Amino acid sequence: MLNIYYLLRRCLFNLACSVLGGPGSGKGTQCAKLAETFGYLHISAGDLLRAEVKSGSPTSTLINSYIRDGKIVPYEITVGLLKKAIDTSSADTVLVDGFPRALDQIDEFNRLCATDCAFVLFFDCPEDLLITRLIKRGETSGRADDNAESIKKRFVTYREQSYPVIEKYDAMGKVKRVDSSVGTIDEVFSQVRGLFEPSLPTGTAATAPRPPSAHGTFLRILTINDVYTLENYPHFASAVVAAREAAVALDCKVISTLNGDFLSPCVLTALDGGRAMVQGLNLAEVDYVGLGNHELDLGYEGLNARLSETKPTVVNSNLISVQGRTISNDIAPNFATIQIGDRWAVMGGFVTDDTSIYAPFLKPKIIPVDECLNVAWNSGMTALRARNEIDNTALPDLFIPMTQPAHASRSDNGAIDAHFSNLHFSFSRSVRGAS
Ligand code: UP5
Ligand code: MG
Repeated sequence: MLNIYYLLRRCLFNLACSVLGGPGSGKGTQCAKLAETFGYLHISAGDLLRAEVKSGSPTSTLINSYIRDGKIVPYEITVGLLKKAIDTSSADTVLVDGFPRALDQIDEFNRLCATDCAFVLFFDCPEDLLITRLIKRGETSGRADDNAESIKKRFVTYREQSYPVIEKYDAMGKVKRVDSSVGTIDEVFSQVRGLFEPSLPTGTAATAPRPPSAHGTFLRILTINDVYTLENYPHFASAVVAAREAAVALDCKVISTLNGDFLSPCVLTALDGGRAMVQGLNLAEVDYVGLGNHELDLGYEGLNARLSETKPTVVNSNLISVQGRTISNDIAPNFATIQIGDRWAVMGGFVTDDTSIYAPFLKPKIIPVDECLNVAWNSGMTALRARNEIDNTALPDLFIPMTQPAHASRSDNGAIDAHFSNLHFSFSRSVRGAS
């Protein structure tokens, strides 16, 4: 019954770590700092045994004689004390200092923590330095074993019985070694704490490592849509800059796109006709923008004026006119070509052809997405062939359709929803070894 209780109780530990090393190697000192810094439970088998001696319990004389001789106290006594200490804690990580101390105590350690030892923190330090430290500590510690004779015996026990435990864990790849001979207590701790701090991701999505499946230069697209507040732009811009910086080492081509709704609706647009939104966009490190339905809220005049001020390339493959006036190819070309290493992609930009979602006075003329996918693709291919970027029989490697994400639950996007499977098909079919 007692065992089951302890088993259940100990399952609460996320991590059990055994802290080992020669006498005086810094186990107690560093564990105390870990406990203070991270809130771990630090249980020192030696401290518990010494407290038991002090308590004058029936086993105190026996324990004291083992300690004085530098010998290992029968493990039933030690484990009983450790269990009691564990039971009074609510910490999720336990550092067991100085245990297991012999090979036959390893199983007992696992039972005690109800989990395998996550790793052994091993303080490695030359014996002569340890002896110096212990003799010095003996001047004030009052410990029965901090004298020359006991110290000698403790090292024999360590070499013969305790070090094999470290070797066994080392063979399992579970030992984290810290050289505790170099530096002050705090300097050693700076090494130790690094072993317990969660390792932070090395980058963000924008600087993620090269995908293992990539061949040659790969393409990374950073994309946003529906920007109604300018404060979002600095975040995007910093991600794009970071991605471009990381790209060199990764053999990566980075492009950034904004797939529609960058002028309206927003308060600023209503006040100033979208000028502030364009000024913000021009600082946002966006390479390509596509039109969304809300761009048309400005009417032809407003839209045309803002697009002519827009620094990113506006790709418009299917909006022909607004209020009867043509959207010029000069300010919004119907395709773009993008070089990725020695390969090429063609990009199109599409507004939804469900005209019921636009204000009636706008009367937009829009080519259905299905029809103009091929037009954009063929235009891009023709341009690449004309410029001798690809030869006359070759195809570009990828088609990138810029369009606002549509959600099936939005009935006004029903038409573009229906096209999505085509867009996806076109996209995946066009990929030739690109990632
Ligand atoms: N110090 C530490 N780091 C320093 C640094 N970087 N620079 C300068 N000084 C440094 O440190 C020892 C001394 O060194 C201190 O004065 C410290 O300021 C200084 P400490 O942190 O106390 O080292 P620690 O490894 O904890 O030394 P300790 O003497 O406690 O190790 P032992 O393994 O010998 O002792 P323990 O208490 O574990 O066991 C004692 C006895 O209990 C054993 O010999 C055995 O008889 C018995 N026992 C068992 O039978 N079974 C068990 O499971 C456990 C113990
Ligand atoms: Mg100690």
